[in-house]
Amino acid sequence: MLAAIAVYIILFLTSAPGAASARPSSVGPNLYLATVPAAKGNDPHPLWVSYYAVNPGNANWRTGWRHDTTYVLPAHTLVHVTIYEYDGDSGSRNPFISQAQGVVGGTFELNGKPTRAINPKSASHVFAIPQLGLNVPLEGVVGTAKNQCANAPCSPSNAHNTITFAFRTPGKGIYRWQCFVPCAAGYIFGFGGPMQTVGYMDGFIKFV
Ligand SMILES: [Cu+2]
Repeated sequence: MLAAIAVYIILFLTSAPGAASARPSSVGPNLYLATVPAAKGNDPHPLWVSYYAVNPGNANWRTGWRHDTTYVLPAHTLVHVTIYEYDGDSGSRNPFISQAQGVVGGTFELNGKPTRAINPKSASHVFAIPQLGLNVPLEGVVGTAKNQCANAPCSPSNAHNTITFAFRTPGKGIYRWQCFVPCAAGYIFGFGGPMQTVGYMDGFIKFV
């Protein structure tokens, strides 16, 4: 089993088309991601919550969406991350992860507002790299919001929160990132399915 996992990870990490990269922006390299309440029709698990890599600069927003959770980022660099959060709140049972940790300046921006922590109940997901002590909570879209996105790809006009933060990347290496909010509806304690499958609520970052 371990060997199978190792082979899987190696294949996964070496298959170039399966990785998303940071894009140049006015503030430096920027990784653009999105979280959605459900993947899409042609996905192996169309009903699972998921992260996507997106390209907000793409004139046709639909074609800018890629179902990748492996990222390639420059080592020893200040990297900015932008996450478009389209999912409702699941609520975190652990208030600790509703606080920002390991980000430059100690805060992230929630819709442009510097923020240190959110109400644990309003958390939809977190973006965490445990080995780096990095954790950023993602505020869920309120249940009463109009024009909510049902599944990927979501339109910029769908209800969403925009979360941005920056962190200093470590030296070369492969790190795991993951969500810690029990967001997997329909699974025991919300931690099964997409929470345990690379490609949905977790993945790898290759610092090069
Ligand atoms: Cu999640």
